[in-house]
Amino acid sequence: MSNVTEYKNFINGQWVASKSGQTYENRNPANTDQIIGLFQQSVAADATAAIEAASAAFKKWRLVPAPKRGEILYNVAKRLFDNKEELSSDMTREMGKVIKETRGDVQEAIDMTFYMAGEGRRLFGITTPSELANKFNMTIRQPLGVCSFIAPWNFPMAIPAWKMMPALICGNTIVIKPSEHTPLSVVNLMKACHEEGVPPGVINMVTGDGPVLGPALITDPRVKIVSFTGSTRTGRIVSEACAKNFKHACLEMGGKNVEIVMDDANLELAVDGALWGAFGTTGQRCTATSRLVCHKDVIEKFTSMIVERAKKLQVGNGLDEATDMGPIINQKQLDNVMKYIEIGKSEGARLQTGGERLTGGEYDKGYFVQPTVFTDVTADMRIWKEEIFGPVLSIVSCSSLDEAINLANDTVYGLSASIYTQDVNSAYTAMRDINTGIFYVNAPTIGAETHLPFGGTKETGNGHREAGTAALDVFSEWKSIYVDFSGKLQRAQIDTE
Ligand code: UN1
Repeated sequence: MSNVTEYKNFINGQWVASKSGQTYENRNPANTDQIIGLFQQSVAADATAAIEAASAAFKKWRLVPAPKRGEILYNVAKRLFDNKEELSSDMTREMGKVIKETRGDVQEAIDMTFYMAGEGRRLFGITTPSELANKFNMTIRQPLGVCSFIAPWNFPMAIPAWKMMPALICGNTIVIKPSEHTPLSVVNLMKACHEEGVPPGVINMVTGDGPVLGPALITDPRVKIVSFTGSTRTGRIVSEACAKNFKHACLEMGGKNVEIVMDDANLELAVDGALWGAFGTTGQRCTATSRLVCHKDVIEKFTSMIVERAKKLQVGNGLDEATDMGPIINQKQLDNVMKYIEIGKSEGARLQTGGERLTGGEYDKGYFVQPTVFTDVTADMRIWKEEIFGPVLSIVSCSSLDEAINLANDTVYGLSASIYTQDVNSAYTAMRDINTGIFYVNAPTIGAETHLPFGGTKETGNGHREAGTAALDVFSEWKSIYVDFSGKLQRAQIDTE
């Protein structure tokens, strides 16, 4: 135990222990013998101290010119870029996904940070004519104040950066609670921000459990907005708690994303896309492909191609460059995935490959499961309807584009969808008629870039988007300003002659 590092909370520019005096162990999901570190088991009073610091720091930070805030973010991005390899291997150790993907995760944080650094010199509002003479109209974005962030474990650095960077460039201050399973990546992000000059109190972090810290982070009157990524069930609780005091809530929740493969699709490409979409990040993305609608004329061929490829995927420790798919994050999620595999079997779906927990040797130390493909799935099955968040793909047959679109839309979620076809008319029809926030043509359901809005319709979100300039709308409020230099009273809508 002696060489296990203890990581502290970050409050008001200081690394401090929790008032609870307690820590918890975080272990590597690929090898639970390895302890990543000891992290603070924080209590509500820690969250309150962090909110206090953020609230005090807001008074100055909101007045720092946005281009100056951007310069700091630019340096943070550069620092992340310089340390990318180390940050990625820390992330693979704590989260499990393969090193190629954790490099992508860190890169996504870098992209978002550079992007928002640039926004420091834009943050455009509008100037527009007045209906009255000698009057000037314009809009500016004003920050909200303290933002609470409740972050997930599947993108340990990218998603915290999606939330933090737009909030900071707009002039807000923040308190973040990383997932209890992936706090190290947020510790690393805090360190980079602090050492590159983000002032004390502007960013704060408390580690620990959601049920303990959530209420304080949501209900404190100084918190103006809560940004949450996680399950629809928890998102509903966050939303209801925010509604009481009209706090803004930005919610990014579940998905049940579909890839459509039409009879004219390039099947090799469609298989590549489905494998990456379904088994990348071990299926633990909100955007993961968990449903596949395949045209009946090619379903047999497509199924045999994907099953053959799925069988060849190397499952193991993500630090090994040869590994294709890492472990599931923890025992609870593994149990959940195994439960859904059993449900699929008992509902009468045909298990084409996978379906087992991997055991023996190194596998016994982690939470490994085989890439799993079900066929003969029907739209009333739970494996077709419910979010699994694991490497389980369900394939359904269709006989027309219309039917494929109806199946795609037959879900409570609306995050991402994709179509593989060579027909431009089919592509555009699906693009228009599938009700999701993200849509891909001849590409998998995963792979969003940071300068486009990210989020979903229906029970995936509550109308907001992360990333892109849409994120600025979440973390600022418009102020419309009218300057009258006529020297007399001019009444809008009345004195317009
Ligand atoms: C998520 O699905 O949980 O689009 C986030 C992607 C990544 C982000 C995914 N850029 O797959």
